[in-house]
Amino acid sequence: MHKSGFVSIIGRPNVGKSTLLNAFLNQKLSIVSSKPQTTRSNVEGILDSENYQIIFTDTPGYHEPRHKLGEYMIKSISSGLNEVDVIIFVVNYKKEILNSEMEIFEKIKDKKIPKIFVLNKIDEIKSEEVMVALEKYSKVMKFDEYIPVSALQGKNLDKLLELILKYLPEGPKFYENNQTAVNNERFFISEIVREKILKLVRDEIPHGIGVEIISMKYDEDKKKYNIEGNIFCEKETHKPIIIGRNGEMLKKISTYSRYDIERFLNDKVYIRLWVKVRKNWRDDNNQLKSLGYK
Ligand SMILES: Nc1nc2c(ncn2[C@@H]2O[C@H](COP(=O)(O)OP(=O)(O)OP(=O)(O)O)[C@@H](O)[C@H]2O)c(=O)[nH]1
Ligand SMILES: [Mg+2]
Repeated sequence: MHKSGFVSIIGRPNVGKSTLLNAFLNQKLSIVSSKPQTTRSNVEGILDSENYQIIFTDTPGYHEPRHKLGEYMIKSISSGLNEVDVIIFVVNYKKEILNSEMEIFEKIKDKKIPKIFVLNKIDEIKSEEVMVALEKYSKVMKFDEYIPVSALQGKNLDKLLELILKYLPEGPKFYENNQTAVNNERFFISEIVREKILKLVRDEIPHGIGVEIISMKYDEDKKKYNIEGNIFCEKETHKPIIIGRNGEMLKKISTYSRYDIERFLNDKVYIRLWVKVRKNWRDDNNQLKSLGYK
C-alpha cells in the first residue's frame, strides 16, 4: 500500500513551523530566524519514501496584518489549507492560551480534516509543563492527536510522522522520486538572502526588506553561477545600515548568502547585490507582485 497527501503546517509566528518542515526534510528548505514573520509565502517540501509521499506546506505565521504584504501572508495561510489531508497546528508553551491561537483554531475546527496539535520547543520547558499544557489545550481545542516535540532537537518527530501517516490516505506519488522542492530556484535564493539580512541587520529593518533575483546565469568558463539581485528597503535611512561602514554589512550578507546558495545549488556561486529604496513597497500591489508576492 502506498500513501500520499498534503499536510499543512500552521500556527502563530515564531513557533517553529519552518524548523519543523526542515527537520522532516532533513534539508534547509524554508528560512528560519528568531524574528517573527520570517516566512512570507507558502513553502512546499516533499518527503518521499518507498511507501509514502508527503507534501508539506509551511505557511506564514498567523498575525493581524498591518499592510498589504501581511494580507498576502494571511491569504497564503488560507490557501495552504485548501484541499489538504492533514493539518498540523504548532504552538509553544505559555501560561495561558492566547486569543490568536483560539482564532486559528476557530478557522480550522469545522474542517473535516484530521488535525494534529503539536506542542513545539519542549526542550525549553520542564516535562511537568508539557503535561499541563497538553491538558489545558486539549480541554478547549479538539484535535485528533496531541503531541509534544522539539523540532530543533528532532525529539518525537518519528512519532509525529507516524501520526501523519496514520491519517494520510492511500494514493500515488504526485511528484517524481528524489524531488524535495516545489517552489522555483530563484525563490529559494532570494529567501536565503533575506534570511541573512534577518540574522545580521538589527531591529525592524529586515521586516521591510524585499529581495529580487534579477539574473542567474551559469558561466561555463569559470564553472560557477553568476547571480545578481536587488535588496529593497523601505526608507532612505535604512540603506546605509544595510550597506554598512565601507560596505562591510553588505559584504557579510553576500558572503553568508553565497555559502548557503552554493550548498543549495551544489555548485560555485558569485553573487552581487544592490541596495535600493522602494518606499512603502509592502503596501503597493504592483511592487508586491514584482517581488513574487502574488
Ligand atoms: N528551543 C527551540 N527553538 C526552536 C525550536 N523550533 C524552532 N525554534 C527556534 O524558534 C525560532 C523560530 O523558528 P521558525 O522555524 O522560523 O518559526 P516559524 O514558526 O516558521 O516562524 P514564522 O515564519 O515567523 O511564522 C528560531 O530561532 C528557531 O531556531 C525548538 O524545537 N526548540
Ligand atoms: Mg516560518
